[in-house]
Amino acid sequence: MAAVLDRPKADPAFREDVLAGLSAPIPAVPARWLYDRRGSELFEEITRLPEYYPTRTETALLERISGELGDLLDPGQAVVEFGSGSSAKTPVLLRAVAPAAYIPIDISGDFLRDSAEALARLCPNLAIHPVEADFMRRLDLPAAVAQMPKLGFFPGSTIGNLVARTAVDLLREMKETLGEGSRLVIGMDRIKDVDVLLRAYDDAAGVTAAFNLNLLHRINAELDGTIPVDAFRHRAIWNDALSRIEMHLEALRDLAFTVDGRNFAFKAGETIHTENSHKYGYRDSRILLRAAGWGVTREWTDDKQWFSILLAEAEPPRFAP
Ligand code: AVJ
Repeated sequence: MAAVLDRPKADPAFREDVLAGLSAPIPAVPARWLYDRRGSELFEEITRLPEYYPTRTETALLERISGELGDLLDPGQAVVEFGSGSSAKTPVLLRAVAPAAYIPIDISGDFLRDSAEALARLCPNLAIHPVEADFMRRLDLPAAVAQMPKLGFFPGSTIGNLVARTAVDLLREMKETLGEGSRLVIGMDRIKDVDVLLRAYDDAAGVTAAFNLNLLHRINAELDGTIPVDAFRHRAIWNDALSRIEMHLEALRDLAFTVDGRNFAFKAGETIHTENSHKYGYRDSRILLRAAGWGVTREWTDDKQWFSILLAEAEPPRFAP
C-alpha cells in the first residue's frame, strides 16, 4: 500500500498523451513531458554543457545588443515573458528595456512564484504580475498593464519545439494576447553544421541522454510502468527534410512492458519520438513570423551566425497585399 500512496499523482493529460503516443503508428510522446522536476534540472545542466551552444550564445548576444534594444524601445513597456522566467536572460532584457511592469506567464504555478520572488529581489522597483496559464492559448493580461505598450519575450528557441503549423498558431495567439502595436523579442536557433547540431543534442557526458531517458523513469513512476529503461538508448538525429533535430528513445532489443495496465511491445531498433528542435534559416524565421502577423524589424546574430534574436512588430490588419 505504501508504494501506491508514495507514487506521485499522475496528471491525467500525461496519462492520455503517453497511452495514445505509445500506441501510435509512429510512437511519440509530446516534448513537454520531459520537464518534470528531474527533467528540468537535467535541462539546466544541459545549458552548461560545452557542446550545448544555444543558451550561452543567446545570452551573450542579448548582452551585446542590450544597448541597441533599449534605444529601439520606448520606456514604460510591459514585458510579457512566455514560459520559464527563471533564466539568466530575463534580467539582461529587463535591464536593457527598463520596463514599467513584468508579466511572466508559466503553466507551473510553483515555478512561477519561485522565479518571480527571485526576480523581485534582483529588481525591487519593478512591478511583477505573474500569470499562471498555458501560453499556447490567448489570455487576458492583468488590468494594471492594460494601458502600457507591450513587449513579448520568447527566448531560448522554445518556438523550435513546435512544428510550423503549431508555431504559427502560438505566434498568432501571442499577438492576440499582446494586442495592437505590440512587439516581440524572440530567440531562434539557426541551421548550421550538422556535426555541431548533433553534438549539442548528444553530448559526451551523456546529460542529454539522461534527460531523454528520464521520460521513461517518469512514466514508470507516475503511470505504474514497467519499462526496462536500460533496454532503451538516446538517439539524436538530424532530419534534413524538416530542418530539425529529433530526439528518440530506441529499443535495443525486442521488449514488452505495461503502462497503467496496458501492454506495449517494441522490436529492436524501433523508437519513441520524444522531441523536435527546429532550426531556421534567415528567410525561414521571417516567413514563420509573417504567417502569424508579425513583421521583423531587426535581427541580430552572433559572429558564427549560430543563433538569432529577432525584433518583430504586430502588423495591423490590412486589406491590401
Ligand atoms: C528548451 C526546447 C530549447 O530544443 O534545444 C535541449 C531542449 N532538448 N537538449 C532545445 C533540449 C535537448 C531545448 N529547448
